[in-house]
Amino acid sequence: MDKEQVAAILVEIGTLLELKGENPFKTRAYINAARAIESLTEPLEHVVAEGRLGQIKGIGESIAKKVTELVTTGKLAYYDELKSSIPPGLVAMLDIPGLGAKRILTLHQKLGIDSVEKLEAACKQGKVAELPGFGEKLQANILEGIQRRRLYASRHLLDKALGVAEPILDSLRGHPDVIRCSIAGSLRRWKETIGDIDFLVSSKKPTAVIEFFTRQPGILSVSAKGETKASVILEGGIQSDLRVVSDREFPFALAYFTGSKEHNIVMRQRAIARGLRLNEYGLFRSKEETRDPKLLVPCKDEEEIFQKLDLAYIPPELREDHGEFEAAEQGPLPRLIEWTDLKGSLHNHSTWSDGHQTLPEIVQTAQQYGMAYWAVTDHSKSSFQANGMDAKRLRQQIKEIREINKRLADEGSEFRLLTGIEVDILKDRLDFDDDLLAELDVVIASLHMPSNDEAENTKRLIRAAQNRFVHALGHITGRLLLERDPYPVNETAVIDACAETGTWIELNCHPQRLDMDWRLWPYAKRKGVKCVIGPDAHRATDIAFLRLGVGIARKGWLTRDDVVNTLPLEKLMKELTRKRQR
Ligand code: DGT
Ligand code: CA
Ligand code: CA
Ligand code: ZN
Repeated sequence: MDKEQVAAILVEIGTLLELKGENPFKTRAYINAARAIESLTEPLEHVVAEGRLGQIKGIGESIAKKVTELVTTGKLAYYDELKSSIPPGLVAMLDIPGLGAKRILTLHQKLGIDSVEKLEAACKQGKVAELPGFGEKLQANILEGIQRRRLYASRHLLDKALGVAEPILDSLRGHPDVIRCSIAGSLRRWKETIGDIDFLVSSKKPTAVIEFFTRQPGILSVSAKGETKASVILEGGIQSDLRVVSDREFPFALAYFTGSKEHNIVMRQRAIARGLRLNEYGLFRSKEETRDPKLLVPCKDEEEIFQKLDLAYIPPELREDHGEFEAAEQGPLPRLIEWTDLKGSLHNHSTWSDGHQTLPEIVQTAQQYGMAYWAVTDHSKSSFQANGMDAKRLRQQIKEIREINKRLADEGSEFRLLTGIEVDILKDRLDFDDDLLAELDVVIASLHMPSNDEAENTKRLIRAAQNRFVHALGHITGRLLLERDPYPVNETAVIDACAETGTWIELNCHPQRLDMDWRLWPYAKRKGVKCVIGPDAHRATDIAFLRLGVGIARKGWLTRDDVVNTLPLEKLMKELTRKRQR
């Protein structure tokens, strides 16, 4: 860890302590220590190794110990504990203009505000203005800050970023001076949210390519334009960088700018361990940092770079330093699921609840997309805001589905609608009795009205999993990306319960959900829990969400065999009876 990183952590500790209401003296000590470390003129590792930290003015004994831990282990237990002891909502409020740690602490203590959402509500109710030292003007500023922050949020949904990036990539690909081109960065890794979009091109005429790029439709403004780089603002306020390199450099630049940073660090270390140097310009036979072409180990593509570092090819989705190196040392990685593997969907809505398409319309679009089946899982009665169905309407819907299926069979079509429900998980039971659930092909159980208590939510989900008529748990954390945090829930306990009961877990691929999170799938997979990718479709075009779901499933290391809706209809129907027969 370098001195900038150490200093940044010390400053953060100071702020966090302030948020906790610690005495200002203690807070200052961390800020002072950060300054002292930033202005060091020799490498921090040397100072630490020689035990000279304590001699530096501004660094006391206790901070010196912490810095030593950080520099030698890359971690700091005290910092991790401190972070987890503070509601993340308080930290998020620091981004709002006009709010420092002191004011946030007041808001927390006086009004119980621990999230930006609660702060916004309190401002709208005029409660913030009444606090001592706040007033109407500050309240208005805070509210405006929150709204602007949302509008120009520094991160963007994957779906939105793909939507603006792919046409530009296509356009670049068609330019005569472009040799190779790719999206890089978090978008190529299919992260659920994207900071900025990175494009990489190889060309012999970089200026021509840059000219072309900056004149693409959908570019709001050009923030920088150089000989080999350009930065622009795209539709929706998304920042985007283009880099142009020589074709020889392309594989190295692509690997570097795809990241993640954490993944790159390990790649670099592997190179060093083999007497080589890896950077964005190449892989070099050198013990020092270099970009000397005479020392280059040529690689025609990324695959060869991995090979030279004794690794099987690692797909971009897995480059997060989450176990990909251990796996790629052993041999080829598992063949990840692909979008064409999906045969249908088990979580969808229609005009019977809050969807926008009638059943016949759904049949038409699903068939157009080459699907073999489509389950209709509308909301149950407790979701009255979503026009949830009671038992009577559900039975009518089942009847309509049977009629449609009969017509399809008569026409010789193999496509089928499946009957189903997205049943609400209530406080102590499901929204429908077992005998009604037993009539349905597909039962997804979702927690739409969670409590604030982790144990309570976990218990409700586990109880739903224990019901033998429930096939899958829907969107188990309830998060809405960039809008609403997950409700508190012990995901691993829920996964364990699903493993025990043979319940599937949904990967809800609505762009704002992508829930369950990709980070948890490897654990679920180890436990033998199957995934079902559900678009939660409310209109025809939502079928496209399945592609996002597959990207996230890949990021979670899932193969075709791990995902239930890759099965053809007949096999799926068999799987749907398995739990009920237990
Ligand atoms: P984002 O844009 O925040 O969603 O995430 P990324 O991963 O796209 O990050 P970005 O755009 O800042 O940089 C693109 C890639 O470039 C990143 O994934 C890894 C590489 N990179 C950037 N800065 C560094 C660095 O300081 N060290 C290393 N090792 N790699 C870096
Ligand atoms: Ca990026
Ligand atoms: Ca970038
Ligand atoms: Zn739902």
